[in-house]
Amino acid sequence: MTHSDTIVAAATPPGRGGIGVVRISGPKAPELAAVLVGELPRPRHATLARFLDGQGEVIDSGLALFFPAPHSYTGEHVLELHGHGGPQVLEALIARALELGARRARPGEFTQRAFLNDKLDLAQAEAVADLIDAGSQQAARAAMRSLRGEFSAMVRGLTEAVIELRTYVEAAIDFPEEEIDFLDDAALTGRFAVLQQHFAAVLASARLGRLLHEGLTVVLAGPPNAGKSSLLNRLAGYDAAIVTEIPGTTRDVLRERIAIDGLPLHVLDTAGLRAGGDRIEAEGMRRAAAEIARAERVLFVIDAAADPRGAAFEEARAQLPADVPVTLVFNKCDIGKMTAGDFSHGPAPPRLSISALTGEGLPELRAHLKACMGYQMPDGGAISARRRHLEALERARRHTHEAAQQLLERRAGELVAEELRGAQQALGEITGEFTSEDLLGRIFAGFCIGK
Ligand SMILES: Nc1nc2c(ncn2[C@@H]2O[C@H](COP(=O)(O)OP(=O)(O)OP(=O)(O)O)[C@@H](O)[C@H]2O)c(=O)[nH]1
Ligand SMILES: [Mg+2]
Repeated sequence: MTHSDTIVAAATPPGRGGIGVVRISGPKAPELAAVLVGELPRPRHATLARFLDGQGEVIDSGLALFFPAPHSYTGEHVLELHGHGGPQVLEALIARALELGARRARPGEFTQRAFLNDKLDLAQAEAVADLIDAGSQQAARAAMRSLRGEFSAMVRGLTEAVIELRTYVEAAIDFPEEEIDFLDDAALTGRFAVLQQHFAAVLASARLGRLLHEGLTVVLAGPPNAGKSSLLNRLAGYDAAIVTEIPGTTRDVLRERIAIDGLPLHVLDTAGLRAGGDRIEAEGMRRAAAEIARAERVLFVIDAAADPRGAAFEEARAQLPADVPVTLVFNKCDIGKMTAGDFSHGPAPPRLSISALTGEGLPELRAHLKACMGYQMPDGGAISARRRHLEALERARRHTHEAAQQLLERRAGELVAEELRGAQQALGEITGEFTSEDLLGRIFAGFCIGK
């Protein structure tokens, strides 16, 4: 894939800086270099040069770098002009490039060209943006791993496994006269099980990566006056929410974005859950319930002085969504103490004792939240991933699960193959490299048709 037009843009951010870089990519780059710099710089060597305008006046002087195709970031001819980092200088260089036949690049267009020229796959191209946008060292490291292709390699590994199974199943369909029943093969079921484990491992890495990028959503819930708003203020480090001794103080949902060792967290304070209350409070509770349903973790705050056994949680449990993980936070440990509690309606969730007033137990709570993010080691092993990737991975996993079911329950080869095709398609969406010719090639290469 080659583009006929040549694009130009400043590669450094707007504003003043020591150095400013203008990047030009496309077939006209050598021609532009010859005019702008006076000669075509030696490939991949920093050449000290003067950058000239239409009248031969010097706009700036600096370093010119020429990367001939295909050995460049975009895979096209690329010229970089490293001049002084002032907006007027850079704009004058861009204006000259436009006069000479280039056009302004759209956002992300250099990376888009790199993708179209197979320099990067789609997941890597997205990692470029994630690296630039990274809000913490951990997120930056995860993005770098994805950019180097670790995530793509994981997805490719999954794709290979899916293709292998599909090849096998399709051969079984295409050669029904074979005496052996391909689909009645215990080894095939075993391979499906291995594939499911493989999916689980990649999903775990990708989930962690998405958390590093987008953050974990934690909802503070529980009875009125338990100290939810006080805890929000503690975590945020300032008085974000109104705190009073009157039950039913909080009505609206309050959101704070905080970071624990660089890991982003969205903490939501909600109205206390109780029967009765006025219309405003009832609406507050309705909103609280909606946020609880969307939460990635609920911190159920209990007043340890008034309710040391956590009876409030036992009462509320039936109303809480079953798939949202809960941690019991016994607050006010400065005046009360949590006791064992009898969780007759199910297993006891993890529990912590804190005081939002004195700050006691807060380091343990922060460590717990970090552990909830699946973040134990400083390096984490995360790769940067986005919601789109997770959705595609989940979809692919569902398809393989369905395929395994079709195999077990009905031995319906066509349906198994169809589900596997869906899985492959979903995985291909992540890296953007799915083509059906690929698959056909694999089937013919892997099997001897002459048999
Ligand atoms: N002793 C003590 N008092 C606390 C602690 N945390 C909160 N309180 C007090 O408990 C009362 C209620 O605190 P809030 O933070 O408003 O409680 P809430 O859960 O947000 O209450 P609602 O918004 O009404 O649902 C206030 O008087 C706080 O000062 C604590 O750790 N120790
Ligand atoms: Mg409150």
